[in-house]
Amino acid sequence: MRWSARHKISRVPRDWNELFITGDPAAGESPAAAATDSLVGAEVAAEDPAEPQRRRGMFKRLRESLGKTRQAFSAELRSTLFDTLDEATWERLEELLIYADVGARTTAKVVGRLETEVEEGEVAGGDAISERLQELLAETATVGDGHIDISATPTVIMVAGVNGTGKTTSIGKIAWHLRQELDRTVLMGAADTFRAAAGEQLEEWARRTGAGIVRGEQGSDPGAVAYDTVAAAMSRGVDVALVDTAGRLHTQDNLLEELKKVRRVLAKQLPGAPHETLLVVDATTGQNGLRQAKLFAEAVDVTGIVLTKLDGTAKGGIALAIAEELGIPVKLIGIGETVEDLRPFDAAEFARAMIAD
Ligand SMILES: Nc1nc2c(ncn2[C@@H]2O[C@H](COP(=O)(O)OP(=O)(O)OP(=O)(O)O)[C@@H](O)[C@H]2O)c(=O)[nH]1
Ligand SMILES: [Mg+2]
Repeated sequence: MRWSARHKISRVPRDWNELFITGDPAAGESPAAAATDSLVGAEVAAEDPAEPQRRRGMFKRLRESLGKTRQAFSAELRSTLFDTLDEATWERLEELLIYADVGARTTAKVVGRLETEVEEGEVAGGDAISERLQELLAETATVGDGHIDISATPTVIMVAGVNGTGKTTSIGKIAWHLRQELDRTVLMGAADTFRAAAGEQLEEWARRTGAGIVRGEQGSDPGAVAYDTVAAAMSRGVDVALVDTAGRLHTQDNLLEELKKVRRVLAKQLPGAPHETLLVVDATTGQNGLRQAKLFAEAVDVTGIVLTKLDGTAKGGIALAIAEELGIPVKLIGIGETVEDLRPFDAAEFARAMIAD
């Protein structure tokens, strides 16, 4: 099977080139061979003298952005928590994880496993315990395939989420990376027709990134904008269409009905579309964001989460819980306002940035 074959051999995407499956380099080769090639490519890139430094810079930025979470969560863990190992240690670890919004289910699973391994003598010493904790958290947070397949032309990506979570800016940033790093053509569809400013904001991103845009009148049918976006993407041979949707309508029910309709329009017009449905969740809303995500996931078959504003919260542990709670991979995280601050989610790196010294 195409996906599992790729998944087994391709690592967790660490940058934008690894995030997107393009299908280009190995025309005529099997997907497995193509994935192996991209792995080989990544190893070659890792030998580039500038690459480790770039990665260190990226990691430093992540660590700084997670400052609030690090402070709240791991100061104690890094200093004294594992000095004595008894019942109270594991209880306190659970408290710290839950406070950082790692979530009850993930916390119970990870702490239970860690405790067993320590008791059985498989892990000894404070540093080893901390490292094992990072590994277990990363494992639990890695669900499904974290890649985004853009091998179809056009690939249609629908973006949903409640108001203010960061949908429009995330579309702008995704477009920027697709243009700059993958040299793809992009068309944006402003299917948020509810607010006048929404189309203007997207238009600004289209200008900045050199993407095209399809807009409708304020209050016009978002389904019609979705239809026009796909029609234009097909006729112009555009690589990726990014469809922005409203975050607020008169009621939540209206919102979900509208999203379902947009999705139906996309699917009807182009078989396979939307190829990806990204749900944008604001990390600062914590467990409430998770509840919203469940509603959206039921309505529109979400394939990936974009978790934004991790820089503004002490509850960054949500990034490690969301996959386990929803069964949907976190594909991108937002750790600030710049285009570089939206990045593929690497759970191992994230756990290290949150916990390690
Ligand atoms: N600090 C920080 N701010 C972010 C991040 N992602 C988005 N934002 C900011 O969040 C605000 C809302 O972003 P929008 O993209 O307009 O959100 P939206 O979901 O499109 O909002 P509506 O269209 O009103 O539903 C903007 O000021 C963004 O710059 C992030 O990762 N970190
Ligand atoms: Mg918006």
